[in-house]
Parts: sequence; C-alpha cells; structure tokens
Amino acid sequence: MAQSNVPVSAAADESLSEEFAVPSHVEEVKKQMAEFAEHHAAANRRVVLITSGGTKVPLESRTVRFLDNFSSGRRGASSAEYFLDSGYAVIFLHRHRSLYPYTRLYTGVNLLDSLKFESGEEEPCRVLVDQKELPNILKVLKRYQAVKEAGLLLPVEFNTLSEYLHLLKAAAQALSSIGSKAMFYLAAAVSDFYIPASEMPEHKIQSSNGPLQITMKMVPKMLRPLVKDWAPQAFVISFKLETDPSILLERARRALDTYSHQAVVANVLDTRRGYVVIVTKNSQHELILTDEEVQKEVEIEDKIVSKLSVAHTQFMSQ
Ligand code: PAZ
Repeated sequence: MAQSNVPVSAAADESLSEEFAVPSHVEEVKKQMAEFAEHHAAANRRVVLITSGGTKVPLESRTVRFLDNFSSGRRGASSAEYFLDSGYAVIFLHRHRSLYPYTRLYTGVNLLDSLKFESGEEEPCRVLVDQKELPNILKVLKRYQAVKEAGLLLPVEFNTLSEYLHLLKAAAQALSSIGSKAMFYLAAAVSDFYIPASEMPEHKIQSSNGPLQITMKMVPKMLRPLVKDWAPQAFVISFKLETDPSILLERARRALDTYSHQAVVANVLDTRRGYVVIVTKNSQHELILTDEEVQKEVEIEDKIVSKLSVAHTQFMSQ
C-alpha cells in the first residue's frame, strides 16, 4: 500500500513484490533477455521490448471465471515484423495464444485445407502446400526463417497478470545495461483492476448466493518505476486506448505528464486499425491510412514503427 513518505515509484515496486506471486522462471528469463540485449547492442543493433495481447484476471483461486479484454495482439505482432525490418532485435512479451509475428498472417486459415499429399507408392510421401490458401507463404517463410536463424526475435510468453508484471520488470532491468539503445513499446492491454489472492474465494462462486458484487484493487502502474528506476535511459512508448474520442488526447497528455516518458500512441477502439496519434511532450502527429493504402493492405503499424524508429535515433543522439 502506498504511504505518503514512500516515493510513488518505490511503492508500485513494493506492491508488485508483496501482492503478485513471482513466477519461478523469472530469473532465468531475465538472464536470457539480458544476454540477448547485450549481444545485439554489441553488434550495434537497437533492441525493442514489445508487450502484446490482453490479460486475464481470475475471480476465484480455482479459476472458473475471469475478467478478460478484447486485445488480439495484432498491434504487437505486426509491429514486431516492422521493427525487425527496420534492423531492430525484438523481445516479444506476449500473452499465450495471442497473435504472433508472421503466423498472424494466416490466422483463420485451416491448415489442413492448405496441404495435400502426393499420391504414390513411396513412404514417406511428400506434403505440398497450396499457395493460394496461404498467400505469400514462400516470402513470409523465408523472412521468418532468416529472422530465426539470425536470432533476432526472442519470444517470451505470459499467462497471468502476475507473470506479465514480473516479466516486464525483469525485461526493464535486463535492458537497462544497453541504455538508450533500448526501446519499450508497451502495446499490451493490461487490466487496471484485480482481486488480491488473499481476498479471492477459493471455490467457484455460487449463483445460488444471488447477484455478484466484487471489489477490485488497482493494478500498480509499472510505467513509473520503469521510467524512473529500472531503465531510466531507455526510449519508452506507452499506448492509450479509449472508446470516447473526445477524451483521448487529454488522457494521452496526462500520461506523459505523469510518467515523463517519450511518447504515447493514442488510439480509439473502433478506428485503431486505421488511425492513431503519436503524442510527445511538444508535438502530436496523426497517422492515417488512406483508402488507397487500405486497398493495398498497408498496415498502420508500418507507419507507427517508422515514425518511432526515427524518433528513437534522434533520442539516442541527444
Ligand atoms: O491487440 P490489438 O491489436 O487488438 O489492439 C491494440 C491495442 C488497442 C490493445 C493497443 O493499440 C493499445 O492501445 N494498447 C494499450 C491499451 C491501454 O491500456 O490503454
């Protein structure tokens, strides 16, 4: 619980360790992330940590029900591809089963409909791909394999809110040694509310007890200790989603004033695939997909990433 004489960033950090169970693999993953970052920074490459997907918040310890959100992880997964194309190495901190770079292009395709086998006597027979069912598969596969062979993509999965929070902290600490070469691109939609383990019923909530009333606590804001303590030299981008466009920019500005990071990518739920505003302390820049670009299947993440990677270069030279 925050006390008035405790710095707010320390209070957020403290409530993280007190109220959210530390995942057993966090130290091992932190080591992997630190080695990945140092290896790529030594090769003069920038490293971006992308967070992606939503979070699930359980209502019972033996969880039957949970509070979820809409995020598909498409923003994070497609941005990862554009960062890789721009020469970054990418740590992809994503929710289990949310969209993944490259494979996201074939979501909704039934794999078995795109494969057939060569009939003949020989065993094992060859399996062939119908390239009409998997458009651009050769190009995408080549790119995916090149990224993998060069070790440019480090995927890290989270399942629970606790895992997300601890892994984000570990990532921030792991990337601190590469200073301003690190970018944080926090596109995940993280719950603002949770029920502490000590206040959660163990068993399934019974409907026979009548209508459900729950009180949830605020999830600690990780952005403050991230910017102030864990990775103070990094280039940090947060995202702000609203459903009411009239409050979007004011909320984005408020986040910048509160956390003093470098930029907020502001978007509205219904228009997020074609319109965002990049808000910095002294500027705001709209990115829009034109009808022609939509026809050509241009993605807004291409524009977001190219704008931010230029801003990152300027930031590093300051
Ligand atoms: O994951 P997705 O592509 O469906 O949606 C992306 C997004 C809206 C989750 C992202 O752009 C975003 O705004 N993330 C931050 C949400 C927030 O906490 O305000």
